[in-house]
Amino acid sequence: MPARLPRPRGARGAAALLAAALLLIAAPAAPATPANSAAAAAAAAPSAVQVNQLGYLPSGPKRATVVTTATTALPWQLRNATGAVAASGTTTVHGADTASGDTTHLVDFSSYQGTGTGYTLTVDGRTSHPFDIRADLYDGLRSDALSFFYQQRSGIPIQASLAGAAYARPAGHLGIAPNKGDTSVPCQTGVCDYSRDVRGGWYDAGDQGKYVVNGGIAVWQTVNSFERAKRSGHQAALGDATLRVPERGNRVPDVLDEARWELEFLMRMQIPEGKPRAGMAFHKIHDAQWTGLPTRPEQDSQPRELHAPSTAATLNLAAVAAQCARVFAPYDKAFAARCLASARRAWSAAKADPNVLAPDSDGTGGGAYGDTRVDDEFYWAAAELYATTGESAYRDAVTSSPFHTSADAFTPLGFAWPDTAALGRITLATVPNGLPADDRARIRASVVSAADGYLDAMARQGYAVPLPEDGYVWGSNGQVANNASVIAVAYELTGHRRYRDGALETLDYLLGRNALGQSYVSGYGEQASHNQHHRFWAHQADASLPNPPAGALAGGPDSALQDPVAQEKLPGCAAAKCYIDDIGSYSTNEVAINWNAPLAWLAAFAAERG
Ligand code: 9MR
Ligand code: 9MR
Repeated sequence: MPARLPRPRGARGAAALLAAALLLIAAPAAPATPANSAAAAAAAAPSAVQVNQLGYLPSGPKRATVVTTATTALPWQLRNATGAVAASGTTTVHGADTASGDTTHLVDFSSYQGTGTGYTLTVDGRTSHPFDIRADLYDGLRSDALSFFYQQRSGIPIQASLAGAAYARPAGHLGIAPNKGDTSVPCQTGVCDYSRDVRGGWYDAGDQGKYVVNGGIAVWQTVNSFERAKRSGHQAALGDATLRVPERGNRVPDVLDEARWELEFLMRMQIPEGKPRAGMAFHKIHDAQWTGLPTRPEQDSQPRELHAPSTAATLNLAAVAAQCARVFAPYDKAFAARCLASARRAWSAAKADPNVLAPDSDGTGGGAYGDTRVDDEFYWAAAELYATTGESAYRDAVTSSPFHTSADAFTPLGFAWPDTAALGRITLATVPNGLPADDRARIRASVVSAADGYLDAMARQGYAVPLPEDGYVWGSNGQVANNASVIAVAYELTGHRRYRDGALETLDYLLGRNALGQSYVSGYGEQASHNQHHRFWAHQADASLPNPPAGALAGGPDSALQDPVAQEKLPGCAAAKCYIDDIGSYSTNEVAINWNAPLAWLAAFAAERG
């Protein structure tokens, strides 16, 4: 796998595992004398019963993880809100879980189909957080996870009527003092001699930069969520007047209205005709220097700058503008045509300049989003252009790409902003196209085989995480959600229940069934992240500001400890526990559009009924 995402530090990770193993060995194997039998029982009692703190679907898998050193099965009871036992059984011993250093048992109460709120699970005297079992469990998260995008919008006031009074704010970056952007933004010195209007779009994360590569994957997943829902007959749930967006009632599905806010920005980042490198996209636009926390968007006084165009950004634009042309066509023909023209121009420009790489070093005032390999972006863009147009030039670009046949299109860690070949595969597997039937069958099989790999990883691990044991990178929760979406696509392709179950079970991990008992989604669960790194939702830094709104996903454990807070507070952590709900820990606790996009995708999948 190309080392494009930060890798866990092997040495430190290994040390933590060794320490955990020594602790296990050191745990006294108490002889059963009367004097210490009570102590032995106490030692064997579980230290935690980790559940999805939101709950479970009546028709879905229902599993929990028990942390215990007991070596034999333990009885469990599921109790309803009145305390009556609704179901009972015994655990399955799982044993050592490498990534967390925990020893675990599995509780499986999937066969229980009752519904209600206030259920708890008790194992050997230890009781879980309360949770619901209900069919509409994910309806709220489906819209909250998308409201995140509205609230990250640049260049438009955030309305109290849509976001709630605490989250209302004036428009950011419309050229009104103290803002110095984004209506007429110059390039960095030496990059260009003109200014561009690059207003709009979504702020990337806790910072207010806007990056074409990360905007690309996030908007693709948002539009793809609608395209997938439409194939399954459930698009109405994302349709017009379903979400809290200002465009409600315009006869365009709300999720597409949200995506368009970003697509319009991405097209503004394309270099106009008549200028050097016309058709390419600037890599990014952000503050000249890092702003501090908190900084409200409308109070950012840093100069904003366009950074040099890159082939990767240009191909992100080509891919999502081609997808836009296909998916928007039934709702807005003119916009779809504008997207297609932009996509074609971007593709030609990338072909003309195929190796303009964004450097990792360009990280002052904004993230670098460096990418040293762009043949995966070429494949993704070609696949989108081919699925939309059916033209032979794009087909040839698809079939001659190394990613059309190589096993690397899907990796154990999963696709991500620098690794986009899988997106092309998913489109070719699911959108009708003119590839020969056997080639399409092979592409579909590659998606299913990737999903099988993720299910294997889940089965191997105590907390059913679809990641390799060394996969706790910056944004690991985004990787979890991305891999879950591949499992969900395998369900669509095969109809096999194990894929639906697998995709749903990953939500258990994100919502509390993990080594920290942490729901990584704000507003969902008894122990939910609420101090994510953000310059406006910065309550922890300034009590007059709000905490993140419900539905914002934290980046998650990052075993490489890449910020000062993580380095100070988490030394020696087991990989799956390298997380802290502190506003300063941007490497474990930021929010980002490319993490919330797969969360919203997954919530929409999970919310579908029947
Ligand atoms: O706050 C920044 C966060 O949004 C980024 O994700 C992160 C990595 O690019 O950087 C943070 O900014 C810090 C910078 O990298 C180093 N100096 C301190 C900055 C403020 O926290
Ligand atoms: O998600 C990005 C991750 O893969 C990188 O390792 C990390 C450091 O370069 O940057 C992450 O992206 C951040 C970006 O650089 C700035 N905005 C916030 C993003 C999420 O933390």
